[in-house]
Amino acid sequence: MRDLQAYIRVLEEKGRLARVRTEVDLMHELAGVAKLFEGKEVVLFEKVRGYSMPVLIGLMWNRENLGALFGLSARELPFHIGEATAAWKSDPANPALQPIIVDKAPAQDVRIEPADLTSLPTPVLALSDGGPYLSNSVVIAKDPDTGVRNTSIHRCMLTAPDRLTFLMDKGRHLRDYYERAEKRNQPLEITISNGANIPCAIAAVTPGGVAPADMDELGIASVLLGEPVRLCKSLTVAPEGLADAQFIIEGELLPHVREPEGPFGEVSGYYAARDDRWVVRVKALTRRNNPVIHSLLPGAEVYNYVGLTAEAAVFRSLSAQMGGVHNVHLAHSGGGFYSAVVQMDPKAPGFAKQAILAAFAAFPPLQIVTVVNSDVDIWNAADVQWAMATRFSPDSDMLVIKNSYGHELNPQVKEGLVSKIGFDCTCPVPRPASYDRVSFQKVDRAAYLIE
Ligand SMILES: Cc1cc2nc3c(=O)[nH]c(=O)nc-3n(C[C@H](O)[C@H](O)[C@H](O)COP(=O)(O)O)c2cc1C
Ligand SMILES: [Mn+2]
Repeated sequence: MRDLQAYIRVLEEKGRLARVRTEVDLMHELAGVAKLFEGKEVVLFEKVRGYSMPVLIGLMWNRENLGALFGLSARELPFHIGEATAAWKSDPANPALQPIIVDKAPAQDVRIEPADLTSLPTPVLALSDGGPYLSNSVVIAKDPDTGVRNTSIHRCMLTAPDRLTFLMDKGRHLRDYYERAEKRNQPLEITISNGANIPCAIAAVTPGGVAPADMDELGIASVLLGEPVRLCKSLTVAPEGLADAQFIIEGELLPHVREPEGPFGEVSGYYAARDDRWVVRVKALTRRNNPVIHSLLPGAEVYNYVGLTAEAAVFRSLSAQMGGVHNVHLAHSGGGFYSAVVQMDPKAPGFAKQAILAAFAAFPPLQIVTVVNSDVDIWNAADVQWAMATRFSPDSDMLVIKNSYGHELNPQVKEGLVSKIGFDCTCPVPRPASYDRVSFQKVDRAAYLIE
């Protein structure tokens, strides 16, 4: 299962694909229809006005759909990804994990000359967005000093047939590559592969704290794929593209050039403001014979991208430091990045607070960490609130960290700083009998005739 075409076949077989047969307009209408399905089936728009190519959206917005593609349950997914990352880190030089370069790449079936991004359907998503956005594409670059490959996902706004504006947050490896190239007045060459397979996208999003700058994170994708990632040599730039993508943009991030980008309706639930940002000049464009253009709606799709990689990272980091940790969930109510619920039975007083500190360290964008015991359902916001109402005392169970690092997309973050809060909603250790939760006999529903 290397490509979107294979995913579409499996999703259709399992009743997890909705085909929109009515023609839709790229300007707002496609996203409006997609929004009806957010968190449910993956949506394939068969007819897009003015184009012959279909558009797929929602591949990541439901963990059951993702589990069906990997033969796993939704709950197993973050652990599976965490284990794959650990396997890669323990043996990064393993030849079986090194990407291979293939001669005949589907993503290079056709070269579009001159390179013209408007030949491919790119939707304008939210109502106040500043233009069409490629939001589900994997960027590959090479370290200007060491040549180490980096992989990441970035929002890209189309501004001309051969030009994009682009966002690189502080701390991103790609931004560090770019800044070193810019100091030498050199462009940074990149490829942007749209509609790559899920393992490559997961590898791209793996937090920098887990996938350090001196390692090629595509190794994670090889573990998840069960075979080496397939790359293709580019026609005009040094970084390779993803051979099984739908289309590949080859280009360069220009030094000392900034042009307006945004607004963009972001995963935070707010618009990122228009501002002068980085610019990509397109040098070549290739595609499959029959591409399925891969789009994304910022929202549940991004919560899962972030959650699946960060939950595993936080869980492993906490477990390495203390026992009793059962699970971690990045609640969708926290805009994906900002709120984690840790499920643990602290071994000793004070361990829940320690877990709060460790979670903030393991995933820096977090602003709220809530710790609950194993008898609380961390995927159910009401149950977590119940634990807060009955096991949390504001005078002693709250931890406030002022003026800490904050993620730029959150409007609460001012000049990179934000205050963070931890809620210890666990029972006292040892647990007094008054904290025993009411429980009932477990029964098998199928054993009863109930009408
Ligand atoms: C759909 C999606 C869009 C993203 N867009 C951006 C973006 O525009 N700018 C950015 O800096 N990070 C963005 N990210 C986050 C980075 O891809 C992610 O933090 C990645 O791990 C960075 O990798 P790097 O540090 O190896 O460069 C996005 C993530 C997802 C899932
Ligand atoms: Mn990286």
